[in-house]
Amino acid sequence: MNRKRTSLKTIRAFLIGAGLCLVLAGCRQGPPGRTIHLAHGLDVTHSVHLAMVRMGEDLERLSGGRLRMEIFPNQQLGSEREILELLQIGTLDMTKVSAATLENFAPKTRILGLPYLFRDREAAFEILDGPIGQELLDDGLEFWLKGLGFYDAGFRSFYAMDQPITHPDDLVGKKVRVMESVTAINMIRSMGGAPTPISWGELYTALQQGVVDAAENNPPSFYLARHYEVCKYYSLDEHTFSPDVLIAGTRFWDQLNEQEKAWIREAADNSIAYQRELWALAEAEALEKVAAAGVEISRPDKRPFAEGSREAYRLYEADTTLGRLIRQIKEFQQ
Ligand code: GTR
Repeated sequence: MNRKRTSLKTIRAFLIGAGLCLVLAGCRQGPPGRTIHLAHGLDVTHSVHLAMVRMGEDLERLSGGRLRMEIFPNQQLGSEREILELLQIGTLDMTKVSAATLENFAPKTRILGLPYLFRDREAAFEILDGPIGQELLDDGLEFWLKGLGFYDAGFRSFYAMDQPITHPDDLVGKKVRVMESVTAINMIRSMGGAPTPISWGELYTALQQGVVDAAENNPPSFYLARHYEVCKYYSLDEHTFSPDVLIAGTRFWDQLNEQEKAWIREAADNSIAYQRELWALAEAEALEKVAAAGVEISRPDKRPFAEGSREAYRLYEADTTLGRLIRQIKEFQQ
């Protein structure tokens, strides 16, 4: 069954690739200039998508129409992992994925999935916008992925179908959906739950059919993906601050001239600043909406969750590079 699934996925990736080639070929006959193709997995009302639309407008303005952007949202072109593969082979130009997906391609970014790594949002962005963040963005380069910056994806918290998760003990015996990330798997295991990797697009059905008992995400994703229709308990334990990462494929990037790169960098920086402004509002609105829909929101003590995730830290502290990055991040926040 797995083999059948894998070959279906391969056929799908091939068809997407072939379809995109036709799109790109079509664009070559269009107006002069370049159309940048960007795909992501989020809804069109999500702050990240809105900020990408702004990036496209900025690019057109800055370049006098020489650069345009076409955005494919909602996993139209595949899961985050599949999209990164399209970037690597040069069929697609840009994307944004969760740092948790990127860690499969850029190993240093694994540390971003560690629970309670950052003191708060401000400290997180000081670190991500500084030299440590740059080191993480550059880690994908040898794997044909160029990180351009970090969007705000807030803090992730647990939501469940039949009982609130207010202590790691509540995870025992529960199948918890995680992103396709070893760090997330280690974290849930370390806290006592049974981690089950499932792609974002398949999660609603998985929850509905009871394939998993619980999942975790930030308020806007919980709300916009309508998971609150199935999960009526949301516990704001805020275990990870796993940012979304804006990425260009190096096969695309390396074809650009210096001026085009500068336009993209400027439009990307503006887009990131704009999205971070939208985020706080989106979070508040999402919490209000899910509460109105009958979700019970709790704010559990975070300490037992932090204590429960020590094993996940130990695994990475033993690695020279990851251990150094963890120490640097801790020192920065002292
Ligand atoms: C969201 C994130 C997505 C996706 C999703 C997930 O918060 O923005 O990129 O990774 O989480 O849980 O898969």
